[in-house]
Amino acid sequence: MHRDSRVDAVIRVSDEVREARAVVALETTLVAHGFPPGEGVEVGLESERQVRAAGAVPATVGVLDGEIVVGLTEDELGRFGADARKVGPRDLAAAAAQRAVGATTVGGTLAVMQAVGIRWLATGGLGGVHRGFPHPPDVSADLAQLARTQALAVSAGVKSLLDVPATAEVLETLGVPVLGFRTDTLPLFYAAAGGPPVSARVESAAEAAELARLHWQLGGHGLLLGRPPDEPLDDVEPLVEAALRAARDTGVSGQAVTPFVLSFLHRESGGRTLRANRDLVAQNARLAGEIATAGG
Ligand code: PSU
Ligand code: MN
Repeated sequence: MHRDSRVDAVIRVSDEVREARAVVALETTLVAHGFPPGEGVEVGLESERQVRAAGAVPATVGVLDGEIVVGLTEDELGRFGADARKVGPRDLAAAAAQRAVGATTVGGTLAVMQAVGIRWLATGGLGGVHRGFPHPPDVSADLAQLARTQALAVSAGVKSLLDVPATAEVLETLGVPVLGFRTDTLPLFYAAAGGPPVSARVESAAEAAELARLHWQLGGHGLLLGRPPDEPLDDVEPLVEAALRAARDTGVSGQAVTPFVLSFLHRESGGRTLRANRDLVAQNARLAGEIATAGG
């Protein structure tokens, strides 16, 4: 990987990541805030194993002890519990300066990738436009950061607790290609079908890598690749609505909404959404590893 020496003072890249040919960045918000305490770390470690199984090197990103770390060790990853700060693109400097444990979102992770030149990322589901816009407007910084980072994010589409059609429109406005992995519609996180159309369908990891490279040669920036979950859940929508009502009724807003809704779903579904979420994160990490291996 190539990198800019100006960032050396703030960003620590592990030796393994520095020397690797194919690297996949992994975020830590889902580790700290997407799963019950303890389980998130297991999900993160499993993602790293999946990336390695595909022949690439994982670079899990987070803020620790005043540094932005690219390639956390297992012990370091263990410090990303529920009390970690959620760190989007605008929060990186503050988290480092204030020596917080900072769990980077997709957007925060993309900003670090931009600084060090990593091209591939895996997550569960991208953030997006929250439902009920504009009362009040809540649009994930994942979108704007993806629009200015030359990277491809593999996800099970956009989290279905959001307004997915509105998110797809914003991605179009921002010029972000929305690719479907062997699908014509954007996956809905837990559900595979019923989403808005993608802008192009790809059939293989190599095709995704090639298309991304071409997009970057043309001066384009981020791309989203939606991979449908292998074992989709198609009956979660009523629970999502209940979760969003509960969030509203208890005054949960802003950054806290996504973690609140995910934990509500994990609890009220008797663990079904938790298993589905864990599995789809691992599947996305595997595919991102295959793309990185094919695309370098
Ligand atoms: N995927 C998951 N679980 C998560 C997330 C993604 O399976 O918790 C996180 C990502 O870090 C993403 C964030 O950036 O949710 C979006 O949060 P917000 O809507 O507040 O921007
Ligand atoms: Mn938000």
